Amino acid sequence: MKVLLVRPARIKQAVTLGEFMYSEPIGLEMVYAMLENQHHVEIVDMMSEKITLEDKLKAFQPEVVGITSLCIDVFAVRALAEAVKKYDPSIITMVGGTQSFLNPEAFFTETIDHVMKYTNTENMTTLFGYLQRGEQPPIIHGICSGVNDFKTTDKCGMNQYVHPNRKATAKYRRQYSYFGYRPCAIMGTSQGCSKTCSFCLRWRIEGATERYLPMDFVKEEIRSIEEDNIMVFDNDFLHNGDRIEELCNFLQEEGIHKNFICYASVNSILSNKEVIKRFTKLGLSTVLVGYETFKEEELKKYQKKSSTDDNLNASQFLKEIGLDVWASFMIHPDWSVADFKEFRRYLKKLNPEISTFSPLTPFPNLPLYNEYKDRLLIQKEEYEKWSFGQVTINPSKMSLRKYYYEILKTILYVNLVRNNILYMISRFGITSILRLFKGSIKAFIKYIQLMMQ
Ligand code: B12
Ligand code: SF4
Repeated sequence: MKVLLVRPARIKQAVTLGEFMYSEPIGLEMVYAMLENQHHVEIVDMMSEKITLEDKLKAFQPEVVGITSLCIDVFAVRALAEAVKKYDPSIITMVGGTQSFLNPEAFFTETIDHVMKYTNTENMTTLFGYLQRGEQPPIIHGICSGVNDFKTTDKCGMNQYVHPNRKATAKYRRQYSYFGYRPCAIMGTSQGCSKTCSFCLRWRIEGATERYLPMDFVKEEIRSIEEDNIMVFDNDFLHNGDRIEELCNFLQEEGIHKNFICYASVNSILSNKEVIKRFTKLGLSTVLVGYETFKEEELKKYQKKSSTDDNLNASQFLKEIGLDVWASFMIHPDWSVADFKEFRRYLKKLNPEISTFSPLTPFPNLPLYNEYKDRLLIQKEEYEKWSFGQVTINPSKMSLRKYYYEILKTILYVNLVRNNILYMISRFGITSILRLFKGSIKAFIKYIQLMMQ
C-alpha cells in the first residue's frame, strides 16, 4: 500500500519551542521502519515543507495517511484528516504519537479511521493486513478503530522502540535542531523513569521503571547517525553508571567523536560522578537538569528525590568538570512577588549556562489536575494551551496579569543577565544565535499578548 506519514505544522496560538527548535519526527521514522518492507512509505514533515498537503496527496496518491501528534497538534491533526477525506474519502486516515497515547478520545472523529493508543510491530502488521485485503479490521490490541466505535482491548500496552529509519527524513535533516545545536539527531536508549515525580507525564507514558534497550542496539544507533550532535532523550540518561561506562568503552574503542546532550536527574548526577567525568571527556557536552524550584517544600511535594542542597552540589560538581547545564524550573502558582525575587537569586547561585522555566502544568492525566481543578484557567479541550508554555492555574498571591508580568521580568533577567551570550556564540555559532534570538522574541511577544489578555 502507499502510505504517507505526516507531521503537522505547529499552530500559531500554541506557546512552544517549535518555532525555533524542532527535531526529527522519530516516531514517524519508526513507523516507516515497521512498514517499509511491505509497503511504499514516505514521510512529509509539514514543519519543514513549503508545499501544501493537497499537492503532496496529488503527487503521491496515498491509500493511507498517518499523522503524528502532540497535545498542541490536536486541531491541526483533525484539520489534516478532514482535508485528506475531502480530497478523497477512500483514503484511510490514522493518528499516532504522544497525544493519541495519552488522550486517544481527542481523535475520535468522523474523518479519522484509526487511532493508535500505542504502537508496535505486531498491531501495525495486523492492522495493515486487514487494510491491504480491503477488510474491516476487528478490535486490535492498542488500536481504536472507527468501525469498532473506537473501542480497543488492552489499553495498557507501551509504544515499541525500533530502529528509526533516518534516511526517510534525509531531505529535512539539516533543519533539525536541539536548541543551538543544528543539525542534531535524537535517539533513546531506555524508556521509563523510576523517579516518578508527581508533576511528570514522562514516566506515566513510559512506565515507572527503566526498561533498557540492549547495548548492542544503542551502539548500532550511534554508529548509524550521521549528525555530529546527538540528543539522547531518555528521561534520566545518567541513571545507570554501568551502562554509561560501557558506552564510554564503546566510544573509545571505536574512536567515535560525537557531541552528546541528555536529560539527567540531580540524583543520578550525584550518584555517578566518576563515570560522568569520563563521559564528559568522550563527548558529553550538556546535561538538561530539572532543578525545578528553590523551595524545599515544593521539591518534596513534587516527589523530586533531591533537595535544594543537592541541586547546589550537583551544579558545583558540573561546573568543576566543565559540563554545561541547561536547567529547567517550574513556576508555582502560589509564588508571591518575594518568591519570584528569591527564585532569581537562586538562579544566580546555581548559575547554569542556560535556564528555562515553565509554569506548573497539571496535565489532564495527572493527579495534579484534580488537585487544581477549581483553579484551572483553561478547559481540557483547549489542547493547544496544554503545551507547558502558558499559565494554566490561577495564581493565588497576585492577579494573573501581575503573575505574567513577574514571568516576563524573570524571562528578561534570564535572557539578558543570566544566559551567557558569549557562551552561546562560542557553542552554537552566530547563525544559530540569530535563529534562537528570533524564536525568543516571538515567545516573548506571545507572553506579552497573554499578559494583555
Ligand atoms: C524528544 C522530545 C522533544 C524534542 C523533539 C520532539 C520532536 N521530534 O520534534 C523537542 C525538545 C524538540 C520537544 C519539544 C516539545 N515537546 Co517534547 N518531548 C520529547 C520526549 C522527551 C520524547 C518524545 C519522543 O520522541 N519519544 C519517542 C518516540 C518514538 O515516541 P512517539 O513519538 O510517541 O512515537 C511512537 C508512537 O507514538 C508511534 N507513533 C508516533 N506517531 C505516529 C503516527 C502514526 C500514524 C502511527 C501509526 C504511530 C505513531 O510510533 C512510535 C513507536 O514507538 C517526550 C517525553 C517522553 N518521554 O515521551 C516529550 C514530550 C512528548 N514533549 C512534550 C511537549 C509538550 C513538547 C513541546 C510542545 C514543549 C513546548 N512548550 O515547546 C515542544 C513541541 C515541539 C515542536 N516540535 O513543536 C510533551 C507532550 C505532551 C503531550 N500530551 O503531547 C512530552 C510528553 C513531555 C512532557 N512535557 O511531559 N520534545
Ligand atoms: S526525573 Fe525527570 S523524567 Fe523522571 S519522573 Fe522526575 S521529572 Fe520525570
